Amino acid sequence: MHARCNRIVAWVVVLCMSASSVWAVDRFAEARKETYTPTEANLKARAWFREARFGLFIHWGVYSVLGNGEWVMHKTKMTVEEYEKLPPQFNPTKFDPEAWVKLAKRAGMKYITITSKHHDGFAMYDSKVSDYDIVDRTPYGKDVLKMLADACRRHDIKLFFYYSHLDWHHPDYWPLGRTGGHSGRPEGGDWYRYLDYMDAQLAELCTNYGSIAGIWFDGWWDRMKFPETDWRLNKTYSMIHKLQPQALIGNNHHVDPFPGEDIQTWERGLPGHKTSGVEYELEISDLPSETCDTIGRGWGYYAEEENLKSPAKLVGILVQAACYDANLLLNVGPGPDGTIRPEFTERLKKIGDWTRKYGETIYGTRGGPFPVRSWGGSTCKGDRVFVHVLTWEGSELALAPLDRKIRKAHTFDGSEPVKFKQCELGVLLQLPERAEGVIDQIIVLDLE
Ligand code: FHN
Repeated sequence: MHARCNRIVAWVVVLCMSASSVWAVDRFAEARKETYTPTEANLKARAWFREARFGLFIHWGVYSVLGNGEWVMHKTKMTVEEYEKLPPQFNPTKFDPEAWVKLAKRAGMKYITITSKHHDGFAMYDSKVSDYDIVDRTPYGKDVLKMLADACRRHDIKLFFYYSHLDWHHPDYWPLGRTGGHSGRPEGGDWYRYLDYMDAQLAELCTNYGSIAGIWFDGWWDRMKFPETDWRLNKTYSMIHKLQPQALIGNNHHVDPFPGEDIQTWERGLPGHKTSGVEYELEISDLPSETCDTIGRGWGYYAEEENLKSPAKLVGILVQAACYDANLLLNVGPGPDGTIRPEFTERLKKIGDWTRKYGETIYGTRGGPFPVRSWGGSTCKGDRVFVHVLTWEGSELALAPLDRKIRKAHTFDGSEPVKFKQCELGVLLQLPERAEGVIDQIIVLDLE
């Protein structure tokens, strides 16, 4: 009797597991049926993106007036009527796009991704399809994205626009998803009219700001529990790719990539690891990867910052991302006066001190041959492997087998040879004395 029971239990477990995996895969199968062939211009842009390795994420909006992050409308259950009192208080007279772009370059960043419309629905640019925007609703009255785009062009920094599918303000974002339930919007709304509005704004961003590097979507996860939602991604993505053939589309939806996407995003986590908001382990696709992270507590501006990551920690995240063949998009949240807090600018400059000296070990590299481990990992370029020893106490470091022969091993500046042994079981490095304060002990392996 027991044996029969056990067999039944075993079958039930197998059926549940297969059902759950089918549920995870089939929930979005419809959207995955689309086909997408990237253009030459897009493939060239993907190659550039992989080489770029480091970008500046900017979360900036009228929410900064309250100094409580970019989710303040939802967190404090503000209605649309209450939230609309913020734009008239937003007057960032100290906004200096030139300074922002120079700061990004000083850090060693190659591109900027700035919020054009976050979940609050407020456009930080001069939209013609809505007057709920910085030009029409604030005393400042200028198109800050245009000002930033011009500064980026002057300094050879590429510009991506972040755009939120999720909208806590628009009456046609209906039925609601899991957020924005306290906005006080009338029940009912025309979903496809909202999608048309969203496409019209995206067309503005793809038309009025010159050549853009791409669109970084977010907020799709708001309706994750309603897999029948028709987001019309293929229509939106096709429009973007038509208007801006070189533009790269990324979508921070926390599921595996959909056709039409050119970047795979990983939020606050490294590729293949469970990152924030992800329900199940995601596969690392063959798309260029980018992880995004914060310096402090959150993405938007907080009047009181806490838990600021040290420059060493931030360099470590940049290096680990590169070891995973991924970029790092590192975030700042400017204040209501248009400035970036000094604790952030100081850290970006310190990261720049590191990238200026060691940048060649991440820019233009790919993930290295040795698996990423808690001590660090490796990047590679041509016949060179850069072993990044971030945290390691021992004097010997054992690495996985390498399918190419090491000709020479030495410190990054070439001043000191590094003893090594190599066989089919692996590589053993004799690490030199680690100088005080070294963030990343880089050992260079020159291969035959
Ligand atoms: O809800 C947003 C959040 O405000 C921020 O924009 C981050 C950035 O990756 N994305 C969402 C959270 O997953």
